[in-house]
Amino acid sequence: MSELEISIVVPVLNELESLPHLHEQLTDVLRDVGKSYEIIIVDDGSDDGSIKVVRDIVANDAAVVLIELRRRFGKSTALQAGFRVSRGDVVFTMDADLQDDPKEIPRFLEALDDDYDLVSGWKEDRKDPLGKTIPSKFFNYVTSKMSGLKLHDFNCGFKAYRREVIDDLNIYGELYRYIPVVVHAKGFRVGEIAVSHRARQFGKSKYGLERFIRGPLDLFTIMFLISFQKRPLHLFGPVGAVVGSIGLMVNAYLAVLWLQGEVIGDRPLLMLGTLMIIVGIQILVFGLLGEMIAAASYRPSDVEKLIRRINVRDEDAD
Ligand SMILES: Nc1nc2c(ncn2[C@@H]2O[C@H](COP(=O)(O)OP(=O)(O)O)[C@@H](O)[C@H]2O)c(=O)[nH]1
Ligand SMILES: [Mg+2]
Repeated sequence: MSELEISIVVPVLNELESLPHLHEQLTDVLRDVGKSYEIIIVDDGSDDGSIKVVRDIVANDAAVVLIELRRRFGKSTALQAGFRVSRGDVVFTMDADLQDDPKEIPRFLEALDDDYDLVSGWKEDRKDPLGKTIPSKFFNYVTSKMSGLKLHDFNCGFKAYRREVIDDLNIYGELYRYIPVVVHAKGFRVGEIAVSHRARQFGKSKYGLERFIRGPLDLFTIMFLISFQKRPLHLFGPVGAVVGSIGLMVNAYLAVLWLQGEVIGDRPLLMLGTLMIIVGIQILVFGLLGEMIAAASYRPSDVEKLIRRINVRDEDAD
């Protein structure tokens, strides 16, 4: 398949009225930018006729690609499907609801040129109800503190990625909220630009309060994977050692009493000490099993993804 300069991936769930405007606004901006492009609309089982609208657009514009998923799989899957199909050197994601302004695209491209691998939008002046913006501030604060990545807005749908980042990304479940965290952990440089944000004109928001319950669990999973996936014994080892050692000390104390002639067979403490030794050993063994899985899944070529650039002397230069 031929190479393109820009891919725009747009996840869609029931955005009937917005789609023709989005297509028009995007096309205007992208023609001005003057690079080769494709617009990939990923429909996630919309039932409001969005598909029909996009099919009509596809019939008249060779730059538009429509991906129809078999059923509704959620935003992460929609994005990942768009990423796999995309061909651009730079891949954008943006919302379909016209809240993101395509006019920001040139500014994203500039920021990528400043040597970022992922540039994330920051809805500095966010046009959404307070019930959404206040919890979101808290979410961003916690995510920033836990991940060590200083962004104001992790979950903005408007982002630009270099191809290397896209090729190395696997987004599933509800991980789309933490893409910058995952990308940063892989060693890519993640930047941020403030973008203009518009109020929703058509349709309604797809998210309610449930996102604030699931969100923290996902962050926990991610931080766990980032920190311990490659060295599980570092997590399980100390816990197992502490639990097992306490058990050993308890039983050593009982052994001393036994040597002094005391009866210890009926003491609850004996049960506790023995239990802690067994559980401690089991936790250690979990860590070792984890190490075996990590060792088996590591490929020598994995390290290539960690190389930013290889500099060699240019023989033609002299
Ligand atoms: N493919 C897909 N797109 C979704 C889903 N949920 C939301 N979207 C799209 O993601 C974008 C942002 O959703 P929106 O409801 O506006 O979120 P908000 O701006 O945070 O309120 C819109 O383009 C939606 O159509 C989903 O489950 N699947
Ligand atoms: Mg929106």
